[in-house]
Amino acid sequence: MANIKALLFDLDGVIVSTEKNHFIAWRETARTLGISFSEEDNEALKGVNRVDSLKQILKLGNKTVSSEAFESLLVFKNNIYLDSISTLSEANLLPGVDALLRKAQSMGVKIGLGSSSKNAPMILERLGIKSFFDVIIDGNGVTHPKPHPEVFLNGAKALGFHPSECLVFEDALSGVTAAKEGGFLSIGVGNPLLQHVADVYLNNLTEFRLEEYA
Ligand code: B16
Ligand code: MG
Repeated sequence: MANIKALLFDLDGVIVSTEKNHFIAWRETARTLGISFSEEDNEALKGVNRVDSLKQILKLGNKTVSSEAFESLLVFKNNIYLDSISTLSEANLLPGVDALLRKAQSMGVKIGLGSSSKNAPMILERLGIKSFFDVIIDGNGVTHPKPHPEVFLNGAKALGFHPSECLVFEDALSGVTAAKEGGFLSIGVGNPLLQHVADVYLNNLTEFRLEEYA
């Protein structure tokens, strides 16, 4: 397989692992509503944006809240999450990320981010890798969240490539679905649930050989 011109990365679970931080913050938020929220429940929220995550938690607890309370809960959760990642640094990069970014840059392969997280630019900054990205599409810039392909389609468009010329790296079912719907080749990373869903599966990015695609 050749002719790949750009790599589009999901953030959480591919570049850095703050899923546990999201989980703890949501569990704390759910607790204030009297809803119990398990790690298994959290699996379904991977890659799902903040608003839709809260909607799913309320559904789980069979609860409804006013729109004001809904907004406050979003802020409450995000504050817990932000506190918990305040010490994030390069040391938190997942295996193979730094080497792949360097390799792509040296081969002239473009690099994009396609994340549901509204905190994505700040997280990339803290990880010391923001300057590698030619385009950053995050939760602030999409109308339709994953599993809709918009986040990746916008990334490909901004880079000037057709989806067939880009690879998407994802750790979540919602993200792999988004990639496939958009016509991208999907690379599932670090989530065994994706083994038979993504086009290619890797335990982590050290296993990826860019020379085989670009
Ligand atoms: P925020 P990704 C997603 O990031 C996370 O997987 C998901 O758990 C989180 O709820 C979502 O971002 C929104 O994040 O609250 O920071 O805007 O995997 O799409 O990079
Ligand atoms: Mg993810």
